[in-house]
Order: sequence, then C-alpha cells, then structure tokens
Amino acid sequence: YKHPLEHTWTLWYLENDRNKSWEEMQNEITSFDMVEDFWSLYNHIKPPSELKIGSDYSLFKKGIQPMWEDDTNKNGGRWVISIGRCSHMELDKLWLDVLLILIGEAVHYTDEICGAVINLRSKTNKISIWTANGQNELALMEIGHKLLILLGLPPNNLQYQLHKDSMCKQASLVKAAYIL
Ligand code: M7G
Repeated sequence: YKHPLEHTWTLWYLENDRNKSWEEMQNEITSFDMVEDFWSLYNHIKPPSELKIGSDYSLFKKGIQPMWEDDTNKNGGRWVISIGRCSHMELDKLWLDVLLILIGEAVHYTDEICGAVINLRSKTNKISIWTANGQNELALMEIGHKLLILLGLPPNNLQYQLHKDSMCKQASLVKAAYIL
C-alpha cells in the first residue's frame, strides 16, 4: 500500500549543450504521485552536488512546463535563494527540503505553487520556487515567509523576481519585487 501525494509531480533535467536551444536542453524524466515513488526516484538519481556545472533539476506539477512561457507560469515569478559557499551536503539537503515542502504541501496557498528549480552554476548556485501569480502579494509573501522559516535561511537571501522581468533582462540585472 502506497501513500498518495496531493499532486502529481514531474522531474525535469537540463544538461547544458551548446548545440541545442534552451528548450531542447530540458528533458522530462518521470512523474510520480506517491510518497514511496518519490523516494525511489530520489534514491536513484544523482544529488544536485554531483551534476555538471550548467545543469538544472526542476520539479513541477504535472502539466506545467518548467519555463516562463507556460500558461501557468507566464504571469508569475519566483522566490530565488542565492546559495553562497556551502558544502555539497548542505546544498543537497536544501534541495531535498524544498522538494519535501512542495510535495508535502507544507505552505499555504499551494495552488500558487508551480514548481522549483535548482541551477548548478560556477558562481552562485540557485534554488527557486516558482509561483503562478506575481500580483498575488498576500500569497507570495506568505509562501516566502514560510520558506524562510522552514529552510532556516539567513535574512536578505530570498528575492522574488517576476518572470516578465527575467525574460527581458540579464539575471544579474533583474530587480527584486520583494526581498526577505
Ligand atoms: P538561467 O539558467 O535561469 O540562469 O537562465 P543563469 O543565468 O544563472 O544560467 C539562463 C538563460 O537560459 C536565460 O538567459 C535564457 O536564455 C534561458 N532560459 C532560462 N529560463 C528559465 C528560461 C525559460 O523559462 N524560457 C526560455 N525560453 N529560456 C529560458
């Protein structure tokens, strides 16, 4: 007997490849809707710290593509955690905590949650939690505060960025709509 999750989730993996467009680099891995299936997947794949630089994992509700252009994402944004120097273990733990918050529906306004992404990058690794409506201040502030507490983040580390700003600017130039 398996334990059902509230939603069905899809894992995506992006491997950097200069010969492909960004969309082509996204690979849909698998979907799951049971606690036990989440753990067998999790135990089967590499933790983020073992991925090549330039890779991403994304976990999104089934039916939502991990991109700005998806109808559910296009008016939304993301809470971005910029991860400074930390051990592989801390990085992997933070990603697992985010996954568990998502699939365990640990925040209010779960309808606003689209998914989460981890970007492995040479400078700063990032984990972001994507929400559907960047105008829903009540919901996204509640989600942000809850992330801060559950993940034990230091202050000034969590930034909300609207996808429509990310679409037309370099990542480093995107102004945060909110900072926690
Ligand atoms: P990133 O991988 O999100 O962050 O964006 P990084 O700057 O830390 O590497 C890098 C580039 O990937 C962007 O400038 C876009 O060209 C492309 N890209 C990223 N995202 C999330 C999207 C997306 O949702 N849609 C499209 N079309 N391109 C994206």
